[in-house]
Amino acid sequence: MSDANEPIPSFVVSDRNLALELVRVTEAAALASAHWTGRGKKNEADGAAVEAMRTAFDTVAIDGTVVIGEGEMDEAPMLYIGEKVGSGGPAMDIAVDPLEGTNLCAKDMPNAITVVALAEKGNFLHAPDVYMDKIVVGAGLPDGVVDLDSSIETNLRNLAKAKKKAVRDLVLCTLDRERHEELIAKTREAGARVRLLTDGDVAGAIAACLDTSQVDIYAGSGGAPEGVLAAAAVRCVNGQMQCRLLFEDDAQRERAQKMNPGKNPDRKLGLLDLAAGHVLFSATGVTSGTLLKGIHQYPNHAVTHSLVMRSKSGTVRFIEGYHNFNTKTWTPQ
Ligand code: VTB
Repeated sequence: MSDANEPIPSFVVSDRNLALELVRVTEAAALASAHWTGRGKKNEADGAAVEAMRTAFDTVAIDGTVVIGEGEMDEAPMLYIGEKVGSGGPAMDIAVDPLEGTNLCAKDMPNAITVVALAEKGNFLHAPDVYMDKIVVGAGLPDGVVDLDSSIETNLRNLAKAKKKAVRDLVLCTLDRERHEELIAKTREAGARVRLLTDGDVAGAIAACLDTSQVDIYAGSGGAPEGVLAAAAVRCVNGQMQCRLLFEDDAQRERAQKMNPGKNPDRKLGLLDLAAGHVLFSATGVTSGTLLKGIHQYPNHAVTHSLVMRSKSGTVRFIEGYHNFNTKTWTPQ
């Protein structure tokens, strides 16, 4: 894996343009899945997002390989791990979650987004589909202000001190799951607030890095692939993140070991273990949430809201797209 300070490879010269290409990819997936918003059909919503994302990638000038995708080749027809995407160009690794929050979309609940991240080849952790313990805080804080291996009480105390706030003014975000009962109880006992998500911990992790969301820390376990996508976003905004893969059995551990030869699968992972080098990140809202507004549908057009970021410049762009169905070469329906 490369280091953030290594010389800039040639693709970076064009990565400004690539950032815009990536928005097209997440916009296409969001427009397609939005057709299924509130219809109670999460697989159809996901399928539409996957297909639209796959098609949109055809016009992106990269030699891309999916490393975080919809699953193995035999279980996913499109965007499977190892699949080649793009029309040719620099060798890049791609992480996708075509519809992060399939349930949120199916039930028309907040925070469903479409997500893509891109890195130079070899810079994303090859994460198996297991749980991952995660802790995230935003930029401008002392290195190691929170630690995955410290108690939540200690982390909240140190974070409050660094932010010159009281612990009671902190907001911790986590997934609303039984496995987080103790984390939630201890956070509240320490005096802080807890914001619970029904799904969508990529958006939750990013929220911890953006002042506008009023979230100070993201903690808890969620999907490992989602952890890699979140890490790409956290890199772009200079936040801090630590993780550890969680295994339910030896078979899962062996699989992680196989995917990352020579590495201890139980080790604590830093941000650069998850997403190193220069990375690009794009997300588009499907349903409105704290991070992004969702798709706004009108008879002949739709409006998309996207977030695009590059780690190299650290620029965060919110892009509003107006899509005219009379002139587009495809429609999501
Ligand atoms: C999270 C979340 C996803 O899965 O990773 C979560 O980001 C973890 O799994 O949106 P559990 O649902 O088993 O807790 C999702 O909620 C769904 O993929």
